[in-house]
Amino acid sequence: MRPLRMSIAIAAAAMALATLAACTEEPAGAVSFTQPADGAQVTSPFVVRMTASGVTVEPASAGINEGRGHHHIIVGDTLPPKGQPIPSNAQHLHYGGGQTEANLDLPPGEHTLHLLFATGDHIPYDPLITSKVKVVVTEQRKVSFLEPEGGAQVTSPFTIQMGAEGVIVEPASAGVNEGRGHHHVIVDAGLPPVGQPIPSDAQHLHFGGGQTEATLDLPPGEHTLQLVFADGNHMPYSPYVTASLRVVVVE
Ligand SMILES: [Cu+2]
Repeated sequence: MRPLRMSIAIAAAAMALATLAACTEEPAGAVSFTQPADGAQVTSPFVVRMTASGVTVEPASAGINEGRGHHHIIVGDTLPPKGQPIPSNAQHLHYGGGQTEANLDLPPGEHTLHLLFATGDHIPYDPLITSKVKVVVTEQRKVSFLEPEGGAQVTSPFTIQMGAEGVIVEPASAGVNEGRGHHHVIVDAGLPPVGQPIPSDAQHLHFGGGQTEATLDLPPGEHTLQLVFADGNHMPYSPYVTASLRVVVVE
């Protein structure tokens, strides 16, 4: 009996050691969200900041390099299968430019965000380099063009209808109030810089009266309109609460 017991004991010890060895295979580095904090309540869209240690963040275009790669955010509780490229869709966001900051836009409710580091071919490291936070989106701020439809052919002048959800439209004269502001339409120009009032010119139209309908008069051709929501000081919300629309003005 004794030798058998001994060999069982030895086998058990060997198994324990093997398990320990498997467990001690450490990830090549670590990643974490520096913003938002775990359990944070946020309004959407919101900024996420991602950091890495022990591994280097580089663009996917740099190729597959040991100890290097880029961030991914998995929205939800389920990580993608191991050993395969991370899918690219609304739940699997790639920061292949080597970004360490991004804007997320999620509906109200609780969301789990996994940060997952992967090589230039988007295959996660093994063991996984990952971390997660839970966030609670209390409100999703949205603006939209209700009229005309995207890609519509219109004759000038034409009417636009501007919608808002999760924010309240009020005149600029009401001052600066959290979650409130007025619409702006940017015509054929990029989004104005953050942290500065939106300029006022032919390409930057303010609806500081709190209007949700306006008439635009644009020359024939294709135009890009961007709706930007800003506070009473004409400072855009950050991250932008914005929508864009392409219209074709026909003669
Ligand atoms: Cu304004």
